[in-house]
Amino acid sequence: MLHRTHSLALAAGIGAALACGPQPAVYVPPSPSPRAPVAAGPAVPTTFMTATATLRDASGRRVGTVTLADSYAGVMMRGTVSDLGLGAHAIHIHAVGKCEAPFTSAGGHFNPQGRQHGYLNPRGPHLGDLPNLTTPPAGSLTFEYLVPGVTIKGTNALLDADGAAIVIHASADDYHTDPAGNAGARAACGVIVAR
Ligand SMILES: [Cu+2]
Ligand SMILES: [Zn+2]
Repeated sequence: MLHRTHSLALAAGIGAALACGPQPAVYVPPSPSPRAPVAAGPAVPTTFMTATATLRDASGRRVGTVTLADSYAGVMMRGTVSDLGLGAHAIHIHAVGKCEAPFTSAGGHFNPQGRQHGYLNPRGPHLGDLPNLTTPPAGSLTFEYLVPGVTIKGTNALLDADGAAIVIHASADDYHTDPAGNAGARAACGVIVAR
């Protein structure tokens, strides 16, 4: 009984459409949407890739690992860190894949859009900005972050000509001070390499 009612309604709908004269063959959505974000939309890669980074401190001691993978929403980062010292630490993707202590070699934050630093900065953020990590009193910390708007080797590619690196800082990111969030020394660094 319900099925029959539904079929009748559908037939009536088609009849009404036919009676209304010429219709566009394909629905064309309005473009661009007034609510579209200022930053680039999702950067969907044509080829999904994975990458990895081994984090080392200035003495070369291994303090963590990170894996990265393209997704439909940006790059997924999964990492484990240990022995960083208690408290909140800034973590960013930096623009150059070179980690020579004291890690200024990694350049500034990954920023292909030429914006300023920080989630709380109206002229920010950098695509390489990430939320702080707060490390526990003992053992290791595992985290997962989504990095929207970037890919490993497509649009806004992390692995462009000069690569990219993940840097962890001695202090927390304040999320607004340009260009680096007042996050202190670069405590650890890992070059991102394709797998
Ligand atoms: Cu940084
Ligand atoms: Zn930044």
